[in-house]
Amino acid sequence: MTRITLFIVLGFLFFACNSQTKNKEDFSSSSDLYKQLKAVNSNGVLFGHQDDLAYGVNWAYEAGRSDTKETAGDYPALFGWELGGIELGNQVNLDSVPFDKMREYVIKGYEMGAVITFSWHPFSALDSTRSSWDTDQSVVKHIVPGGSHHDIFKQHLDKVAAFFHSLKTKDGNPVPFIFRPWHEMDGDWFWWGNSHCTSDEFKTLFRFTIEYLKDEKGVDFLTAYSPDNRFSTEEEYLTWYPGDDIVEIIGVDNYGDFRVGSENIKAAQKKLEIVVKYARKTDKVAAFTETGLNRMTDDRWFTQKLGKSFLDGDFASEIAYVMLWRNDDTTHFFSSYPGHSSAPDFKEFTGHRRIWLLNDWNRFKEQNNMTK
Ligand code: BMA
Repeated sequence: MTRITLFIVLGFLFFACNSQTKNKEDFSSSSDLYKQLKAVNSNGVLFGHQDDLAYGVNWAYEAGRSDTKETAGDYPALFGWELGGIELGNQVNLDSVPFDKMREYVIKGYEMGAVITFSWHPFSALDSTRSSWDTDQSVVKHIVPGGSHHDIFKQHLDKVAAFFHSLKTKDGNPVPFIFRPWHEMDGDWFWWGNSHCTSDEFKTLFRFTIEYLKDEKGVDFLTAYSPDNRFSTEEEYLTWYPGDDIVEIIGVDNYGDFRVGSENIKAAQKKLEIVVKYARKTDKVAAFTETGLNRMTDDRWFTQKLGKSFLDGDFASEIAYVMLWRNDDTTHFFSSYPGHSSAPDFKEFTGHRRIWLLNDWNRFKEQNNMTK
């Protein structure tokens, strides 16, 4: 080979490798989502709602319906969905949402421009009759690598991966999404909670889950870390943190500080600030990943409590989104719905220029030349 040919070949290889790396970046749907969420910064806060398109108070599975839209005038900018039951091969999730319908709603929501996020409350790999809330056994140490039920747990993850892989648009493009497993680990109500495993066991479980889904199964997503509200310093917040290399969304769930009777909005704001400051420091996205008030017993909750916890703060308003839990029926609902006495306040809250429903979010992306 002459020297010139060698240069040409090396040059070609150099460009080929480079463009391959670049293409991978460019075509990763989750990296686009990440860029969009990073851009939100202090411009606004996306409003999200769990199961919003599937059902609400007094209705279920009626195309186009949404408690958020029917109360506030527009769909949420973020939709949350729940995977519990998928690991057993069930056709419906633990809240009776058929996975086939969920897939349709996820794809539709994405095509409308909304952000998609998944929670997962799996049954135990030690005993499939035991739910996430059944804390009798030490599940975590038995399902991590080396544990007696690790292989069964991997089969559970295979089912999760298969569902994730099925989330594709008509053109075959994967739907980008956020995955938020093993949340509220600082509480003790789930089998992965604070008093049921050590923080090292927890971190191993978290890391294995993400690495297995991404590296072994080739699923592309953003990962959220979301303790509940039992922390008051950054150090406490990070007790179970699996590492900057596998987390993109720095989150918090918080119902406790908003509960009528024992509410502490200042404390909630302080926790959001811890989250935002850590996200700033690590160049990640901060989010208020779950909240709400069951039965919405305070008619001014949205503007006077929820809004005050982040809109008024110095840093807290840098969260990219806030997601309200599901509206199941008149005994179990965490947001508002048409005709409820909190509806006017909900409309006022969602009408705030920095609270974004779907159209606001789509407008922002358009103005910033971002893909839908
Ligand atoms: C809980 C409740 C349950 C539900 C579970 C998983 O907070 O809403 O009714 O089964 O979440 O979605």
